[in-house]
Amino acid sequence: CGKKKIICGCQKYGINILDFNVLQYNMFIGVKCGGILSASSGNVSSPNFPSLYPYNTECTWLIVVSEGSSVLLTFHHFELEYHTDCAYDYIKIYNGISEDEGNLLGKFCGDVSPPQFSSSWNVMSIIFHSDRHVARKGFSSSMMKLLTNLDISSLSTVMTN
Ligand SMILES: [Ca+2]
Repeated sequence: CGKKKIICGCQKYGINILDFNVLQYNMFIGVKCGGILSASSGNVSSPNFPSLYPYNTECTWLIVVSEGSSVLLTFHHFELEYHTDCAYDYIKIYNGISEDEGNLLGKFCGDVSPPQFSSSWNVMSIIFHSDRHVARKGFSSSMMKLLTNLDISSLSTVMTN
């Protein structure tokens, strides 16, 4: 893999460079939201949080941690417009990339906070969507990289050395 680790990860998980560019492009037009988060911890929240989120918004966050690790996502606040099927405003959380509905971990709206999620791989995606009526405060969450067996064994190597 080349210098840009993220592109390397994208290729590995079947995100082509065109999608990657679309993701970058979305970060710079209209409402600034979504993007790529590649750190061992960080925060993800809806635009304007804790003020009302904007209408007609779609944000995609791609969270990438080091290979072999997984992502733990914890919600601290959750308040989206409610609908029985979450047809208006929602967030969707995916194992890996968001293009594959088979990777969907859950779709959420209303006032009931989603449970804590951990991904099966080192990539997790979050989509936030709002329609053109009724806005609420939105959500705030934090992510952290989970230590894997590989990390733990390398730690113990360091300690014994
Ligand atoms: Ca709405």
